[in-house]
Amino acid sequence: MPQLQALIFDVDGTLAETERDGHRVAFNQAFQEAGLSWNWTETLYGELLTVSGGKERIRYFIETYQPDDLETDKLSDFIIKLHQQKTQYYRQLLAQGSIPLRRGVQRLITEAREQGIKLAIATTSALPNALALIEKHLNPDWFTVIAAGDMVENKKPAPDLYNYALDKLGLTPDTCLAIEDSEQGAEAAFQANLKTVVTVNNYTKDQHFKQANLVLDSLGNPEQQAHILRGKIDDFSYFNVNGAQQILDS
Ligand code: XBP
Ligand code: MG
Repeated sequence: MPQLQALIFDVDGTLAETERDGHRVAFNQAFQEAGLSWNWTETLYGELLTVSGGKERIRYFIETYQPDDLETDKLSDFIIKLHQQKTQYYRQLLAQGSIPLRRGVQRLITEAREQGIKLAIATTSALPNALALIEKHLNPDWFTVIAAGDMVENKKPAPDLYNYALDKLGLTPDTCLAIEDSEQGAEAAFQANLKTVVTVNNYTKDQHFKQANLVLDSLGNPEQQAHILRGKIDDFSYFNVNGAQQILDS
């Protein structure tokens, strides 16, 4: 049986609940600054989350809801500038520390480091946005590779980010485990031949996760039990390195 060598974490929704109170708020601030009357409500944002990547999400929104708003030949430049502004606002928000890590994330990362398990990131977010969270609560140096946003051609659910992370880790997928929160993310990991643990959140709790090996409500902690929504682990009360090895062996 292969020994667990690395945990590969998604960022948004997995390490922290960044979408509703982070990215969404920053998008709206950027829209306001640009003089746009667009407002991404919590409900609308849930729909927009089916599109991975901030720039891709803005484009989808314009095409779907504001098709007459902008001239097509200037659209790409406009989206890039808008997204740069959004990134500034998002980084400011994260620096304030108002978005904490999800339950069990700090503990699992500490435990993995103590046991010599490598850590990596595979996120659709732009690199500065991923770093904003990691710099605030963790440490970029702990991660052997941070695969983010435009480093690859195709965003999740394509497997490119996971393949990139595996390549830089120098590891085969049977020795690594992906930790995700969304169906697109679980699909991306599956396409890269990785086993996946999903921790659901409010935006993803009704998704099906056909490709996940274990679905939890959180990673949990010794004093804050997690619940299994699908799958099986022996003697489970929270997710740890031992549980990760069990998933690899299953
Ligand atoms: C989540 C995403 C991102 C963020 C916005 O990615 O799809 O696009 O919503 O970030 P993941 P950017 O769950 O894979 O981390 O604006 O930086 O794209
Ligand atoms: Mg995610």
